Amino acid sequence: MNLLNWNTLDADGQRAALRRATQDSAAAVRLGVGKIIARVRIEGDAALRKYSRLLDRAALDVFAVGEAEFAAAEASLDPSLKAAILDAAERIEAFHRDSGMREYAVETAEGVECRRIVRPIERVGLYIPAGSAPLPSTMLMLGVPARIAGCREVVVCTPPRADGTADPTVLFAARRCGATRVFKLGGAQAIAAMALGTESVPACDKLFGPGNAWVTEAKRQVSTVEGGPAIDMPAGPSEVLVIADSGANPAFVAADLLSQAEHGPDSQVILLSDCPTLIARTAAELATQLARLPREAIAREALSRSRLIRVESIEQAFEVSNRYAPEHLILALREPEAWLDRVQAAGSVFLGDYAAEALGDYCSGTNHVLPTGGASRAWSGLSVSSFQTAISVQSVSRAGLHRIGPSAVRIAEAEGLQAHASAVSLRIASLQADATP
Ligand code: HSO
Ligand code: ZN
Repeated sequence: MNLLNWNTLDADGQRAALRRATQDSAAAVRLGVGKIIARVRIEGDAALRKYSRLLDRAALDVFAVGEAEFAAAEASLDPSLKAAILDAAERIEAFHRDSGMREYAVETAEGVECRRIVRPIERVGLYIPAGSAPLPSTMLMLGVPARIAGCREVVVCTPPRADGTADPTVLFAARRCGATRVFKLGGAQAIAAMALGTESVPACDKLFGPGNAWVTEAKRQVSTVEGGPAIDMPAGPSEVLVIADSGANPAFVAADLLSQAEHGPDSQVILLSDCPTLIARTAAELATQLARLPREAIAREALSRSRLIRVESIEQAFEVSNRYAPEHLILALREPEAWLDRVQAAGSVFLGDYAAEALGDYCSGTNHVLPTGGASRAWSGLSVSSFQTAISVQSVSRAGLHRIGPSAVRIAEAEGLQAHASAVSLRIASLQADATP
């Protein structure tokens, strides 16, 4: 853990304090992913079989999950877990219902009506990782908004386990979201399949979901293929930044920092406080709570690069936080609501002592697929709008043409685009000819 004092750092020190580990994929990953994509393009399902055997140690002939496996998955789950998943899904649905794009219309001039109409993206591909922890919660975070948007096909890929089955909680959650098809496919080969299409996996228009370095690199590469799918957002390691005042509870703060740290050794956790006692107590709590965690080794490594930073005031904490632009921002402050206006860049904000970040990860209702790596300066978390496109529509009457045509002609001439000018002036002339007796 690094204890720092913001005001004693020079500009370089401050930059270093907020630096994230570089996320450029290693050359080996770039090359390996490129090869997998090329193979899947040429050999389709045969390449998927080969890579599943090689990388996931699963010998599968059929990747699609069938009715019997869905039923077995549901029967195998503890009823309290099923109830919790359904409970979370309901709240996620409630919060996301209004998160789509709005259709609207404006008469911008007499006889000129401009509209926005909204369509669901037809076929979306959701990747649900299983790696060190299978994430049914991610299935809900992707599947619920896709369903609200009304996407015609919701394709899911999730890695097979060694026995050839998929994680039952992910299957149960997929069912709850109305996923159309679930394939037991993981890694870069799953992304390649959903991007390019194979005999069994349909090509999708947009790919969503987190994953390891191979998955992330594969998403990046397929999104640059001509005619390839769009992708949701640049994904990186999880992050949390906590701003705590002297009244904050050090045990709560430490627990929140650890809940991000346990995601992966490259997770980023930062505490900003104007109170040295709170910082010292949180550091002590971190040591105690860390020792009790099953994923202690992972969290310890993440914590070794974490920073506990003393700032001179809570105002300054917000300046630092906005500069860092965290994925998650916890305001462990006495009047958190009053400080909300200061938040300029963050994926998701947690107000007060009781809004644990883990609640947002699972079941408060907000989405947990959020911009990382400073992307929250310009990107937003997932919502129904991520699964939609907006189409603009205009209708122009004769009166409308008369009213706005001359501006178009004048600007077209200034741009030296005579065909543009003519497309309008011809029509204006035809109106004038009609009007001549
Ligand atoms: N905190 C993660 C999401 C997650 N947590 C899933 C638990 N399960 C996103 O940054
Ligand atoms: Zn989490």
